Amino acid sequence: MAASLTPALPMPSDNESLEEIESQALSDLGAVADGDALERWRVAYLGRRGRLTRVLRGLADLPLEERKRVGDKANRLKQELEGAVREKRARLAMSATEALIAERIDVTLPGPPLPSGRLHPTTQTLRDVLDCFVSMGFQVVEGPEIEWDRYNFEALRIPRDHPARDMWDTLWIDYEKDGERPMLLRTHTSPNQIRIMEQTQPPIRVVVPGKCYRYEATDPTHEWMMTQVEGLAVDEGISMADLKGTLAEFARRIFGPDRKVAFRCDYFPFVEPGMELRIDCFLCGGDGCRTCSRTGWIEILGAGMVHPEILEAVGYDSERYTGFAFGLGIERIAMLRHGIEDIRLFYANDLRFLSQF
Ligand code: FA5
Repeated sequence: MAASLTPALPMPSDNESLEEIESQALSDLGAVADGDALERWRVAYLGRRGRLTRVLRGLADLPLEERKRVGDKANRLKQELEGAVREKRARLAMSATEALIAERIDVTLPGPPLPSGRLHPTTQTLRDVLDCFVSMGFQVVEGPEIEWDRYNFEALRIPRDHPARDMWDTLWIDYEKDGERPMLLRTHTSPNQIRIMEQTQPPIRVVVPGKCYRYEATDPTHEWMMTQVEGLAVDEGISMADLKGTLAEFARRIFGPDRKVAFRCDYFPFVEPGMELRIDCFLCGGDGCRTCSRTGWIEILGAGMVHPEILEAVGYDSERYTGFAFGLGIERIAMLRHGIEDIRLFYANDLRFLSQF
């Protein structure tokens, strides 16, 4: 269109050229779609150096008769084009208004919904587990994720060179003191048993949630980072029956009455006797599959009666006080509750997985 608005000048004496101007002006005008293009059109035909204006200016050079004839025609054309501009301008304004109306903007409508965040599935399960123990009279406390060797191992009857250290592949902090590395990312929440007993006197009923870290090869039920909840109860007359009753009630509340629960002997240096709690595998119903390592069961916690030597080491009279402790894995519980086959999905940060919960 811009090219057609800079045409060769018509000769003023040439009647045909006025008709050409008229037909081209009207056809160009038909293609004008907005105010800017209309202004360019007006300048091209009716502006000071416009195509028609130059014809009108050239009239003076014509013989009188010719000047009158061409002048009449050119003036009529000028009026026609001016009228056409006005009409076009009005039409453009109208269609802009119509476009606005057609959009039907309803300012009272709510804006587009923003995607809402949600709690991570392990956080949801952690909160449910803590609620459960709080309702049974336990108090929630927290401890450090970077821990001393003393709390993570030594005070729990796992001295250096004790084979039980092999149960926890450890991520040591790169900090040396006296030629040794005494700090680590805690491998379990059990160090808090010692921290709490050192600071408090019985009766004690606490649960300690937190992240734990192990240098281990991952598989469907093992991650290098996982969430544990430690439980500790110390009082006069606490027995294994209290431990089993507490854990059975916990399992019933979290998994419902239909899941099978099994207690089995296990070894942890800081409890005597020690045991583990297992739930029948949600996937194979106990037949054995990849997720339960073909055992039919998924272990969710280790537990036992606090070792009397540990009670004595923190200054408690082990003749008077007894206690139980347990440490459960939140991701394993979330897997059982939601039927998640692979623990590695929790921290793979795939929103297709996470947004299902
Ligand atoms: C312990 O960590 C002991 N501190 C538990 C304990 C506490 C025993 C108090 C006695 C008294 P274990 O390594 O078995 O034990 O871990 C406890 C639970 O944490 C397991 O049952 C499991 O649910 C979870 N868990 C352990 N390792 C992993 C892992 N790599 N990935 C995911 N969950 C794990």
